[in-house]
Amino acid sequence: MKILVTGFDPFGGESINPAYEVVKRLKDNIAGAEIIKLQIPTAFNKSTEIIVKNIEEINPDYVLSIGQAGGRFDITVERIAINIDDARIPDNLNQQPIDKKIDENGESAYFATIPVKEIVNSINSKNIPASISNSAGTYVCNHVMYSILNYAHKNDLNIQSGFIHIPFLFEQVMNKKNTPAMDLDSMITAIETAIEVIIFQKKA
Ligand code: PCA
Repeated sequence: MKILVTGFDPFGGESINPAYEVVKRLKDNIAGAEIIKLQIPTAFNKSTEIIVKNIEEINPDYVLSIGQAGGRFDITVERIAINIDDARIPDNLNQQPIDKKIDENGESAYFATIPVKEIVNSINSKNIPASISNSAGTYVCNHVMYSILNYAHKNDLNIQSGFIHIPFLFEQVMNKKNTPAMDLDSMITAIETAIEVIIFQKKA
């Protein structure tokens, strides 16, 4: 089994993004599944272009994308992606789509095709705070989640995918008083736990 795991590069004035910091430290093999790690730019079009190219080359069973949700307290497993780009700030290639459909002919929304509740429960069982999120926002993260689900749906591919948002790292909040953060090791454990849940549901 192959699992493609993506993490974004830094954006919005940050010098690191916990997403790729976590992704690059994941084990290369989890419960017999090959973990393929990919850094993607925080850029609307480029990010999905790179993911689609990698999906075509690798032919993964799963695509799990990780992004930073600065200000959120816990690990949030996204339930749904919506067909809209509405950027609060320009992306890393200076694109700022406003109220723009991701795919004019796509569905309004897609549910994640990974077991979101089981993942949340399993992360919580390790005493790491996690919950379901019912909105991935309208920035590049939602765009990536929607685009992968849409791509698999339209091409009738047997690829399941989903998105997990993670909080800031402690080093990012040194000058942001009263902003939640989490340590890197807990985030790595959380994402590896999510991957284990995905693998075991497939084997079951
Ligand atoms: N978080 C942003 C985009 C890149 C990232 O890590 C988001 O939540 O849309």
